[in-house]
Amino acid sequence: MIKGFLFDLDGVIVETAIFHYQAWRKMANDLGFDISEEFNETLKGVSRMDSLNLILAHGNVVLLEEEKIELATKKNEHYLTLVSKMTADDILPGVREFFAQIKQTDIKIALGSVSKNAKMILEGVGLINDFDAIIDGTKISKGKPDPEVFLKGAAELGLSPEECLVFEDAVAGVEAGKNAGMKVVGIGHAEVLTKADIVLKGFENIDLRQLLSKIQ
Ligand code: B16
Ligand code: MG
Repeated sequence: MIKGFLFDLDGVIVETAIFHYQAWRKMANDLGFDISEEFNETLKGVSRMDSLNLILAHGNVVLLEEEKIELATKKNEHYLTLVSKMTADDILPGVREFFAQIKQTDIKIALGSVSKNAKMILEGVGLINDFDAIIDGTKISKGKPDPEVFLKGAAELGLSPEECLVFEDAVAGVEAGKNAGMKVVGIGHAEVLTKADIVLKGFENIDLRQLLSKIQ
């Protein structure tokens, strides 16, 4: 029986991918190359340093470790100026209504994000108090598709993996949920999120009971 929902942040609750893209693109442009929106798709759910390494490899740029840390810090400062403007209006359609349905049940809610900025973003959009547990990039050592983030989420909720349902928009995130032994609802396109148990376009007009009857 499902007793806990584990939500990814970026691409599930809010859309920050565009801000990551703008900040990484500026960094790449400063280094003399460009990254496409399509390439940015491959960075979803990937940690900050892993994203940086993928971008540098894409631009054939080789740097020392300290130079990489400097670039990642600078990118994050730029990213923070962009996300600091986010408000409740940036919560993805249907999320609040879906949360309201959850609150009428005994199902607990946890965050499972690799972002180190997750708490700040949840505060900004006014959702921080809706979570019973928050696992973010500051609490984990391995990024998705490693199951660490979701296993820690289940543990903080006091639940077993089989009692948890993951909501994820990234291929690596869906894999992380499956690697944790959990059922996964993909948010996005079924052709992309092939390992998810069920795929939704988003949360608009989603009936919680109907969803649970399909997944259990
Ligand atoms: P930060 P999620 C991920 O968040 C993003 O999808 C990914 O693009 C980003 O690189 C990563 O967080 C790290 O974010 O630089 O803020 O620590 O999808 O797991 O919520
Ligand atoms: Mg995501």
